[in-house]
Amino acid sequence: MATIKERFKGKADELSAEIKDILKEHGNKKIGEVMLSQIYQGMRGVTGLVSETSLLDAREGIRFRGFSIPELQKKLPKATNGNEPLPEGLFYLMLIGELPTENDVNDITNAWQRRSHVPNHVFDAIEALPKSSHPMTQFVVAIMALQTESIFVRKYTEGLSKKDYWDAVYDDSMNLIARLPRVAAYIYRRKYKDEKHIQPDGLLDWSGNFAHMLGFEDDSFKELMRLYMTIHADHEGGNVSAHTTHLVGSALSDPYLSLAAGMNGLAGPLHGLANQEVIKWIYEMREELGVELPTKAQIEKYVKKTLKEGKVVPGYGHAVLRKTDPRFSAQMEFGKKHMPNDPLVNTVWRVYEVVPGILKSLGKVKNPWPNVDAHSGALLVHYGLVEYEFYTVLFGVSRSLGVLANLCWDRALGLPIERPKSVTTALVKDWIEGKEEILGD
Ligand code: CMX
Repeated sequence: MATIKERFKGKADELSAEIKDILKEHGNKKIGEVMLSQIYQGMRGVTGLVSETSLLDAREGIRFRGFSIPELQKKLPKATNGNEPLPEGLFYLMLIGELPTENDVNDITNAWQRRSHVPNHVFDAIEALPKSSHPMTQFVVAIMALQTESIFVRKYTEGLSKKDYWDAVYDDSMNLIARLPRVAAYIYRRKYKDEKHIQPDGLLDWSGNFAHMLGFEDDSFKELMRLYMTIHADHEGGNVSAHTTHLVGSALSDPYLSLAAGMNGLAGPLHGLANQEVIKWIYEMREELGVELPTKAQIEKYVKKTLKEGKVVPGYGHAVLRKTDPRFSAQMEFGKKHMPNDPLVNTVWRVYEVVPGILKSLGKVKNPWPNVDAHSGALLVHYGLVEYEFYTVLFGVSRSLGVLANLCWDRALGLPIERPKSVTTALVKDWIEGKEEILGD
């Protein structure tokens, strides 16, 4: 029976050969044209990347290797007595392209347990930062400190053949994913729980053990972590964290350097940090109004005030999606099942009834619907994980699954260094006047 690594290599060889044939026959076909406005507006709608692990449809939302979130909830293996998918299974699906068996998932759980040792100097690096540092700063510093362990760097320095890059990147990726929950839990307990750290439990799955190290033993919190780690893992290739990890990796920077770069992007308020901003925004609204569960009229007034102050409504809008994010809906379902009367969760649902109408009325917001970040914080608060500055770290631990599966594919397919062409506005003006051409290379 082939190992997961061997199975991955087999799949990668197959796809490499296919891509070679596709490019030979169709390489000159045009996928689309780029408008001048697009190069000034974040390349929205420009197809310029390949990512095998998931595909985002503007109306349907994300599909991982063709499977929607509700399908994954049915088809991926679960923990004993659990109902939510194990993210180990999603990682297998993203990496291999096929649904895993229970055994495949157990193999990954065991591999991540085996690979999870974090060297002491990583904790020392975290300790060197003031406790007041944002958890994402501590997280990125820890990932950088872990880079001493990179197998890719060691082998590349010794002289690694191009055809073997994927092998070292695979091992680095597996080690990194295995170690992140320990690092993240250490940051949480250091900053918020008087440095009372909790040792890992070698018998638990990746998310269950993460919940345990954070200090949450409730079975339904462990279920939430499994769902959370699954739905935040990947959102095709163009989002900031995925694209950055891929871009930095394309310079043959190792997976530690690449993931740290991606995590710096995730820490921006328009991307992953929006999950903390949502809860902060709701808390500020509740404080100003002096009520636990504001009425729709009160929410409407507060949303309008937010907009008038020139701020965005956090958790709403998306660069690609044009409907309610299925990741929002999956969390809403979890809330209805586990905490239907929670006032904060009910506030999120009431905000959902109010905000889309207001954003639509502005006429400029392309997607007035909630994204993944609109819901996640309220579920965490319900279980007592109230320290909202930590939320983006949870997102980051999950996102590592998608971006690192992608990095393995990047190296296995031999994708080159990324280097799009840029222009100056002076050149654009000359081009408009017909004095210059804008060439593709
Ligand atoms: N509140 C208020 N205004 C919004 C808005 C929101 N939630 N979403 C978009 N707009 C505004 C934009 O700021 C822009 O205004 P200007 O033209 O004045 O600059 C206009 O509507 C058009 O923007 P868009 O094309 O609809 O959206 P973009 O693709 O440029 O940006 C996103 C997408 C997510 C950055 C934006 O919707 C936003 O800022 N949302 C709030 C932050 C957020 O929730 N981010 C998390 C996204 C999910 C994730 O990555 O984790």
